[in-house]
Amino acid sequence: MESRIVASLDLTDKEKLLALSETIGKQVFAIKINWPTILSAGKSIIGELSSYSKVICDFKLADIPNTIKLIAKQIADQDPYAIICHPFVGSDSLKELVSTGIRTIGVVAMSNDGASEHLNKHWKELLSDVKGAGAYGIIAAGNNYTLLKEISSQKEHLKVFSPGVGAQGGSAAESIKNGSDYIIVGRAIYDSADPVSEIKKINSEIQ
Ligand code: BMP
Repeated sequence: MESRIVASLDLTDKEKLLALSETIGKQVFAIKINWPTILSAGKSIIGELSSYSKVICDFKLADIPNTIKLIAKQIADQDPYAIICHPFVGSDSLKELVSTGIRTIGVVAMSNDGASEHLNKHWKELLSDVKGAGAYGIIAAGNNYTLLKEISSQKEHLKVFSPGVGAQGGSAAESIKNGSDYIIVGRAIYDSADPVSEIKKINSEIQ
């Protein structure tokens, strides 16, 4: 059975990142990288990691369509599996990203406490825009089960990716039970003394 774990390898030590990716790449659905990794290792790290796993670029793009297009062009030759953006900037930017052909994942609800102040209150509009743009998936926090369940019930064709599991308090099993297709796990994997066992433990917890 295919793993439903996305390993969020927010590492800035390139050697460690490549070694860990080689070890766990085939045991997870994908590897997600964020700005700390891109800024330390450069964009070529996307292509390098692609030989071990699918790579999701967590750029949380939030800009005008032209800038989004310019950024997407910069990584098009690196074989990214998907890219994460913020749909709150509007459907024009979202559609521009989708039109580049890179699978687009829109942030609908975040896992940090402060997300309840503004962003998470607007999940319905954000979800509707992401659906309308023909995107591939959404980010919906895996440590807020009530919200996750509600969002997932309206996801239609979209894949639900849920961060907030492990270090931020969410449970993998509860997250999947409440509608996640994939859980995003960072520190609980890369800070573990035995990442392989940790992944096995999460995989069996999910099943
Ligand atoms: P960790 O499991 O170590 O908390 O890492 C979670 C990862 O998911 C980080 O890369 C973070 O930027 C990202 N993330 C998150 O934690 N909450 C969200 O709502 C959206 C995210 O992309």
